[in-house]
Amino acid sequence: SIPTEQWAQVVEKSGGPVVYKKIPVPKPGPDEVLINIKYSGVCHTDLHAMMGDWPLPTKLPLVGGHEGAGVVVARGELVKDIEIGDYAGIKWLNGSCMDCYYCRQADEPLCPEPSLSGYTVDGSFQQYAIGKANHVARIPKECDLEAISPILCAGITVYKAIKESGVRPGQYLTIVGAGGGLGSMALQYAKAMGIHTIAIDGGEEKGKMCKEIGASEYVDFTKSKNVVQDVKNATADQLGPHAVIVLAVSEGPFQQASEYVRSRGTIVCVGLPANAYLKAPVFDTVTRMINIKGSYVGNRQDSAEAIEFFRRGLIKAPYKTVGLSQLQDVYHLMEKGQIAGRYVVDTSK
Ligand code: 8ID
Ligand code: ZN
Ligand code: ZN
Repeated sequence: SIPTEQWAQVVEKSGGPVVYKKIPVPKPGPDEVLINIKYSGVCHTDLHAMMGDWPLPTKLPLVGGHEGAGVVVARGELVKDIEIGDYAGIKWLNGSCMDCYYCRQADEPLCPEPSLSGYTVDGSFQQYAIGKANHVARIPKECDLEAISPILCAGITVYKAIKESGVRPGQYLTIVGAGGGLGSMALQYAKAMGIHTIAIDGGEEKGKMCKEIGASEYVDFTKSKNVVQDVKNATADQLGPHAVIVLAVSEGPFQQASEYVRSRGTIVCVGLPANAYLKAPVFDTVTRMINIKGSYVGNRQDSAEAIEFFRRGLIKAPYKTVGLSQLQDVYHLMEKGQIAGRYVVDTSK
């Protein structure tokens, strides 16, 4: 039976902190499902949301979280293809109109009227969360809900970004911010696809982790005297990587990428630092034929494919689990860049 009250982490004012308290359990609308969230990954986006970093307002009070994995406990009368007891996940795109130019061609993340979990609607840092039935992630029963939770944003996003980069098996991909949540997933997806990876991040702990999960090379930006040269030297012909995925939460690396990417290479921007701008020399961009583009989560098919990589046992990105009640401590570590991999919260404690 579904309780009427539940534990949640609530952002009551922009800037935080989160407040651990009891709130009512929501009721699903006709086209929605209610998921008993067991575990949720903590994405840097959740911190951006709490801090009001972006030029898009959040709802307030707000329950954050968009990597929530759990069990369907209720569904609206229009929902036919998900059963009570199925595993399902709350991802960033909670819902979209399904009828605009973008939705009609499965570019749902570009829908001008999206509902965003843990941003414009309440997300997965609560024990019971609502998702539009056509957007919730379908999670196979054999998957571990704890380990799969970070796939629901980090995994889907980097899987899509690797595809958008056009990098091919046997080529080189540089991942900037490789020691973080998205970065560690990117290393595993790239490895599964037969792509060489050059990881950039800071510190020995992240370096050790990156090497363990598949990076061919690690460049420590806090120690390197010349990041650009070190990245080029990590490719066999020293021409630099065929593609770069920038996940860092600072502006500098977005500008640096055009210095080491191979001519005709692609820079995919994924990280979303506050108030940041892209800057690249027009001369080099033209004469070296550099592509610079963005990539934003993934559509329903990308989501299913990213989950399938996990189900097949190809993705083992490191995570640590703590209670939902400790979310603010996770944010403190995240602010300082001290998390290697991902944190997952267990909603039962
Ligand atoms: O769809 C999207 N585009 C999308 C989806 C999900 C998340 C975008 N994001 C955004 C988040 O909002 C955030 O801005 O991607 C960014 C990274 O999210 P994350 O992986 O959850 O953050 P993290 O775990 O804190 O990792 C960031 C890493 O960047 C490193 C840090 O050390 C950390 O490991 N880093 C920084 I900050 N500066 C760096 C630099 N100069 C750097 N690494 C290399 N060089
Ligand atoms: Zn996210
Ligand atoms: Zn739409």
